[in-house]
Amino acid sequence: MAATSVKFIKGVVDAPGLPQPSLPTVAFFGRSNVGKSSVINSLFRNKDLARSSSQPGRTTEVNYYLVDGRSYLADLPGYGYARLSNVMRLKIAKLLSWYAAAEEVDLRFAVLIVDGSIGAQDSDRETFALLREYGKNIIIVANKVDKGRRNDVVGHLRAMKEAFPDCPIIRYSAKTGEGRGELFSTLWN
Ligand SMILES: Nc1nc2c(ncn2[C@@H]2O[C@H](COP(=O)(O)OP(=O)(O)O)[C@@H](O)[C@H]2O)c(=O)[nH]1
Ligand SMILES: [Mg+2]
Repeated sequence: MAATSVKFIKGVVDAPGLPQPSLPTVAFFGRSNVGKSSVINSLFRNKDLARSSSQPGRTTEVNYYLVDGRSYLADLPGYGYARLSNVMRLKIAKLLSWYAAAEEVDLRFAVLIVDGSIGAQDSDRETFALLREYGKNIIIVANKVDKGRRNDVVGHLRAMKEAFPDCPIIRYSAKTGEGRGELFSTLWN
């Protein structure tokens, strides 16, 4: 696996704000606290990479990173956070809808991170339906499989196969590194 350089570029909220030139893009979706930052950091073995996305004001933007100078990683705002105001919730939902539909984005993969220790939530199924509606190439990452009872995790994974048909589901742990090689080579082979 080649060494990679990853550099934060900007936060994006609309089509005019998209970075130029247009490059192949891998986008990460997931509920708030599902471990999206941890997964991105584990992929690049860089604990500070996704930190900018948790800074105030950055949580309702699509955070763009340049990977090896030839593709983009897009980190979408986490959805489903219970204590968020309705205004913020709506802002995030609108941003996700815009991004899923944006024809200006050369989206190669939409990575949907779900919690493998608790299973898919309604908000995950809604996001999956949104990405399907626009024909995106979806990869499910079942994160936190190190957590919880082993049999429960197996059950959640089985249910995900039905909830998210016809797309790869990768068992993952940002903590132990399980699934890292498989996901990395799928996205940046
Ligand atoms: N056990 C376990 N905990 C994880 C894993 N990934 C993330 N976490 C924890 O889940 C919490 C949320 O992680 P974070 O990456 O900030 O989530 P984000 O809000 O989706 O970006 C943190 O306490 C992480 O340490 C994992 O694979 N296993
Ligand atoms: Mg985060």
